[in-house]
Amino acid sequence: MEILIEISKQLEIGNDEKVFELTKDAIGRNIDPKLILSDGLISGMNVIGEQFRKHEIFLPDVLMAAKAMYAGMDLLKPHFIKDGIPTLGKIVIGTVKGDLHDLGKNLVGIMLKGAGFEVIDLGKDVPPEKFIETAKDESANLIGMSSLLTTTLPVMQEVIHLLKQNNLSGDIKTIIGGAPVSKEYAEKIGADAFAFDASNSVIIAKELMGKI
Ligand code: B1M
Repeated sequence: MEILIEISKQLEIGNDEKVFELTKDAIGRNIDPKLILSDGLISGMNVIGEQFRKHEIFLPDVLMAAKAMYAGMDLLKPHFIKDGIPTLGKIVIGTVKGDLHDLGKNLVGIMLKGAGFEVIDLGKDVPPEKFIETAKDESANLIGMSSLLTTTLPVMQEVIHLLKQNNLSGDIKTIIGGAPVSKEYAEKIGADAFAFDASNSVIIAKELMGKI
């Protein structure tokens, strides 16, 4: 769809105002918000990721693209969140210590909230102890961790280790995700589950609730 291609292109050049306008326009035309997200915003961010990897663009360009992504995401957010009291369970989410990437984690939070979970978002750069303390204090059912950097992946294992140490791994289940994370890695570090994207995290969270 033409407008989604344009959203993607404007995101790539970091034009947040244009992304805002076009996203608003797309919503007004009743285009499925999930499609606006996947074929517009995420599609543009994937191009940015590839260009950054090849050193064709630099950090300030990525930051501008991230700002543009937020301009669109903020408009889409209410369309993913249903009214009413959350009933499915309570999840503490965050991006692990050392990692400042939060776009994906925020999408996961939006989708989980939209599906009826109570979401406590600890933000980014979250130390392992903070995940445990909050989950304990809030009597959460699940902990969701995001990591986009290979260097911060071991922090997820630390959280799982701490859960076990505190005899909480039976009551609190863990979901991990992020670009360098895989099902195999989840199994290796003893996480209860891996989710490959925000929509999948809803399916996985529901499955895990059935195991508690
Ligand atoms: Co950075 N960055 N970045 N970056 N960045 C990556 C991740 C990188 C792959 C780029 C590249 O080289 N191609 C690379 C990591 C390499 C590696 O370790 N494997 C990288 C690097 C190197 C860095 C810096 C070190 C660069 C530097 O300083 N020299 C630096 C690190 C800073 C830090 O964290 N300490 C850095 C900084 C940044 C910005 C701040 C500029 C910005 C982040 C802005 C922000 O988030 N507020 C940024 C961005 C935007 C990216 C890319 C381009 C895009 C990430 C993104 O937001 N994607 C990224 C390239 C890429 O991933 N291809 C890159 C869109 C988002 C919707 O997708 O986050 O993957 P994603 O989330 C997905 C799934 O992964 C999943 O669901 C989401 C979609 O539905 N998911 C979960 C995520 N978390 C989940 C949790 C779950 C379940 C699913 O359960 C709990």
